[in-house]
Amino acid sequence: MSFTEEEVAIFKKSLLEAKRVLIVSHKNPDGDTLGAGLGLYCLLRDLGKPADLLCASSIPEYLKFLPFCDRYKNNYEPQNYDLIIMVDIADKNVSGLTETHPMLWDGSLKERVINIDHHPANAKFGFLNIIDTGKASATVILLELFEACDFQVTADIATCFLTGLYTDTGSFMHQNSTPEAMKVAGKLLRKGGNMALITKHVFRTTQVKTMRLWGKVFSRIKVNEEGVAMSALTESDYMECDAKREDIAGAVDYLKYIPGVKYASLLTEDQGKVKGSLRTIHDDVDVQEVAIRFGGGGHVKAAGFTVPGRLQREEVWRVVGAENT
Ligand SMILES: [Mn+2]
Repeated sequence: MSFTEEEVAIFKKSLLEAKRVLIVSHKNPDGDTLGAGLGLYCLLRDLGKPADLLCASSIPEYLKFLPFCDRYKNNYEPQNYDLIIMVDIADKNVSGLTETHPMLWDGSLKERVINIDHHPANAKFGFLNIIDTGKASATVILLELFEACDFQVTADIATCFLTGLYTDTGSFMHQNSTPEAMKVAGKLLRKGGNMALITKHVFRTTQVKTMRLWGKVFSRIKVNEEGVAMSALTESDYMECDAKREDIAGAVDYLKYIPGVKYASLLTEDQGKVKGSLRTIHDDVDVQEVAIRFGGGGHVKAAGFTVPGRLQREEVWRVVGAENT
């Protein structure tokens, strides 16, 4: 369990007694922060509680199937709410709300904030902090909380929570797809979670522009003698494909799985800078170390750097004489 009986009692009482609830998701939202926020929103609707949804960024196309996601706005005033629930937010920086909503972070509203998260470095900014780093997604914690409170998990709520679990486990491909995570997925399916809908939108809906951009990345892959798979994208590639930077997310992960490759490196131009994304699947390779050499950072298996400059294509040609053919 992610929480004590006392914490459940406080959570339940806070929701039932609240007059207006503000739900907060993090910037550049993913399936977990939106699934958690919207699952809560559905519950509060069912309980007849007025609630609003706050997020600094717009909702990505692939998550627009989530119920009520069009209700997210970036300009609610937190002081007008007697309960604020933040989901999947480790600290103020990932919220994207430090400048627009400083009152959320200066401690003045702390006694109204419930913080539900599964990130290791959570800043515990609420009066109630339910943090469990052992859970695959924030929505798993919320499901447990709903059950402990005897709140009804409808089919809509199940779809929202399943989306969080599905996306945070990389469609059940990451290491956090534990027996427990699969058990929770089964439970959500039984409650009416719509897996086919999630799969279709999250995984099987790729725009032509994205495919063209990925095609450029894949057609340029070179594996050097050190076993590094490299590819690159220039500003003009994005323009030719009518694509945005966000359309390339995930492509580098295909490179790291190439048999025999130590790690993958994708270089992309971005307004006078070059960004490097480094990924590996190997336990004995540390891409963070490589990123640090270029002034970047990250994690052992996923890291990145940004350097000023642009990309220049370099091809090596060799003349082969008749005797070699
Ligand atoms: Mn998450």
